[in-house]
Amino acid sequence: MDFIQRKQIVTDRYEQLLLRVNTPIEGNGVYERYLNPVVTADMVPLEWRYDFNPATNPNFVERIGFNATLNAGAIKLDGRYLLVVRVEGNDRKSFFAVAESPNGIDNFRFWPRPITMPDTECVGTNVYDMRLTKHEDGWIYGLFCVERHDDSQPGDLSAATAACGIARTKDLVTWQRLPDLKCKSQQRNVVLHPEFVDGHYALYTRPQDSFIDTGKGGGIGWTLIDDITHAEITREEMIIDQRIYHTIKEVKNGEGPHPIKTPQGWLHLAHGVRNCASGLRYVLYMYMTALDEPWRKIASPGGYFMAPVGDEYQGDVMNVLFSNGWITDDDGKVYIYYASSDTRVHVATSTVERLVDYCLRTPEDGLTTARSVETINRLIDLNQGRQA
Ligand code: BGC
Ligand code: BMA
Repeated sequence: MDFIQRKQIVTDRYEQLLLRVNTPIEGNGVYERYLNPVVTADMVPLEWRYDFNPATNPNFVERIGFNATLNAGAIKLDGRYLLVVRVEGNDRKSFFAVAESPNGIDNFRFWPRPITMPDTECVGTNVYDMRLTKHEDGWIYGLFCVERHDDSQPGDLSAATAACGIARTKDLVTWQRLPDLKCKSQQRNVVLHPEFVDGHYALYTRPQDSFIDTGKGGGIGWTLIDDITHAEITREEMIIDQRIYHTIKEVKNGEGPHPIKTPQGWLHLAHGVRNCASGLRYVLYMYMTALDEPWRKIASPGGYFMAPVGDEYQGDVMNVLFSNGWITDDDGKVYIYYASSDTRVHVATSTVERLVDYCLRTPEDGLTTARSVETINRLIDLNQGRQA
């Protein structure tokens, strides 16, 4: 096949993919999944992948390959639904790129170029999983993980460190990089709270003793920061949502996107991890904290909110759902962006009202089989009483 023919086929297929219409799937009533993922590696612009010059690319072959699009931060700006997607090349380096949709559920199209994120003096090897926060100080912040080799272990090529990178922008195009968060522990899941608390910036953290193992790190932390332009954890990281034995968050947990403010409290989405014979299993769960004290838990619905189903199990890192982005519309509709198996981004939709109802009326995890059965029996009793 010649250059012209192949270019035509590739371009047509690409446009069809981008114009594909998405439709909701009726589920458990709490949220709706959608038929198609919203961003996949096939949607990475052709100009980033192909050399369009017939003289240097006579067979119109792909020059730069992309492995995955995953873990996207999300924000609505001027009526546009924007994702800051973690795009991962075949070379295992990931970077950030903005994909825009007119409605939040389909027709996502990448902006012409990936984000050029300035480095600090200490260059990061890889960056990923940005949480976007439109802060009341007027900036849009992106907090993300910066990974580097751990040079204190020269013999171990896989030894790494995870730090929290911080950058801010007004338009998602030009970014001002601030110094990485200074702290004692490793940090991969740091999220900026959207409001000042007692005049301070507030962070959700996830202290870990090492790159993979949480060690003594007990769960999702909370701390106040004096200066975001030289962010340093000097106060205690109070654990606000603990890891617990034999739950979906036994091994690790981490805050997802920043919480949504509702009249009943802050609505949180997080990921929980447990270990099993096939490796780590990542699921999504929710909790709520008090409006005036965002660190005080007021609701903890038991079990997972979303876990992989069907094709979502398959991918680069199997059995993983991960979310670091959601958007709330003025009418209360919520777009939850989640990635499956570190491979592609999906959307699920709900409303603030349904998510609050889920958090406040789902029974808590009783932490033993006996309590779980009691909880089920209580519901059966109520239902039978009503039906009698
Ligand atoms: C990967 C991340 C992963 C982390 C911990 C990193 O090298 O890029 O996706 O979460 O390791 O396993
Ligand atoms: C984590 C995250 C994600 C990823 C997940 C599963 O540690 O930070 O980047 O989705 O592992 O591989």
